[in-house]
Amino acid sequence: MSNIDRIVETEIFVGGAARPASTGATYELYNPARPSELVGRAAAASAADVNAAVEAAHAAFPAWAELSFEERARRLREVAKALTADAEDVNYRSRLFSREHGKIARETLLEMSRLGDRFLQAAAYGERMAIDETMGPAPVGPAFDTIVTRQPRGVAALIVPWNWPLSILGAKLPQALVTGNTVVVKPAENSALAPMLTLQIIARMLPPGVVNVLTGSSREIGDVLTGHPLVRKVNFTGSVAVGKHVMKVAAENLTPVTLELGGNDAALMLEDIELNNAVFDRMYWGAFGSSGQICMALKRMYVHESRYDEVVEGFTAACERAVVGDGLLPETTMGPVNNARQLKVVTDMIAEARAKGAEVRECGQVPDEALYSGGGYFQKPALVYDADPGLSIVREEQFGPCLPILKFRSDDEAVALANDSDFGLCSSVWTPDPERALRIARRLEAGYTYLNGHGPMAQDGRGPFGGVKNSGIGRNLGYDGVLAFTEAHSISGPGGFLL
Ligand code: TXE
Repeated sequence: MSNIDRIVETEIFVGGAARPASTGATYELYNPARPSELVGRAAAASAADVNAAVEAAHAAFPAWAELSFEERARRLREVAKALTADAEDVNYRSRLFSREHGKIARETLLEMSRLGDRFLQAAAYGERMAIDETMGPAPVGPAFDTIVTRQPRGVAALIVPWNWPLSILGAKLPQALVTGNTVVVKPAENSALAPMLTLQIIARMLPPGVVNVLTGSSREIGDVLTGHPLVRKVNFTGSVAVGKHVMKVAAENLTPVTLELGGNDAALMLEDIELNNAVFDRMYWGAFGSSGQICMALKRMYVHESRYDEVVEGFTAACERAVVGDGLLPETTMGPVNNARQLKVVTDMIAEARAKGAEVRECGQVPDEALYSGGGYFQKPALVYDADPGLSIVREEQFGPCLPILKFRSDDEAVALANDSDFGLCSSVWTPDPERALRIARRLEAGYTYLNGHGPMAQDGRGPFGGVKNSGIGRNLGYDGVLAFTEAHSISGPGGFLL
């Protein structure tokens, strides 16, 4: 093991300084590719640490809220620069992230750079808010002078899952900060080391208490945080079950929530779809980027029956090009699944499909068989052809490297099948005809519809992001995602008094 891969120990970050948890407790994180390899230890925060973090954020709030939007935007731009200023450190954190998470190197690097990009985007929205505030409401109605200010809410609790912690934080942290909130961030237990080191870069550049970060068991600290009376906004990304629980706990204090929960995204391949290797590769990354562990991944593929064989052939070939193995190796395109529980969800779905007679093909190349079968959480991309709509691989979110492919006969049927889901996060329509694409997209029950692509690589970060039905409440990203961290405050006087 080289020095760059030494065992890391991270602390919590409260009120401007890193320190151990109040109990001194830590927990261990292991490499999903080699589950006996210890990667590091993270501090296990206690309820007392939650109180300290929330109180630090509360104390820092008035001064931070008082700064102008422009001043906070300026600080966010400085943070964005600092996040990628030290190439060696970026490389170190990316590697660490691959080892604790399983992600391939190109994804960990993307996470590092995307976070900075989102700070820049939020800074621009902050400046837009400053302008909007002085514009007042539309110039109709009685003669009042009215300014609509956007007040920050106060302390925001930001909770992120293990799959893309930094990108997901990029959709809530800079937006919370630019609008004048202070925050307590809680990364997931099993994706904590590189996120903590990255968050500390941010926290150290801002006044003490503006950004606080807690790692540890959600059982110990989750409800204490979301139910804390000084927390004025909860922004959660994670599972449906925990999202519903968080909403109940937050309801005690009428704390507003934004919930970004699971997805079971349908992709509709229309009969006029144009097919070539680049399109098949886009389908592959839409479905199997991050080993399929992405909320907005392509999770149900519906193909017009007249093009089914062609799509299956080309897409299977793209999946066969996958190189499954250690995420640290440059040739790897698919790392392990993040944890044993998630792997079991996926392998159970595949086993159920097989048991019910479906044709299943496990694709991809495995250069290191010993590693693949050595106890790591590996699964090659598995395709279930002509899947029965009742299979759990169709009904449930897989969140891993398996995918059902199904047929449809008409646009109406495709829309009905796509909408026949408890989820409504994203979807996609694949056709060269823009009018037809739009017509169908408007009928899909989803917060985001991609055209001729799917997933993070097809997403415009200026669009608000979130879901309908079980996929959640509210929006992150875009201007809506910034406004969600504020409450409107109207200030009126007689005409001519203010403006
Ligand atoms: O989610 P959890 P996990 C789905 C996906 C995955 C499953 C479980 O199917 O297999 O959810 O993933 C924190 N109060 N998605 O375990 O448990 C927890 O510590 C406050 C889909 O990651 O919901 C972590 O930081 N916080 C989804 C975060 O909540 C609590 C993305 C998410 O944990 C808490 C992630 C509590 N009581 C998972 N309990 C998507 N589609 O984007 C837990 N947490």
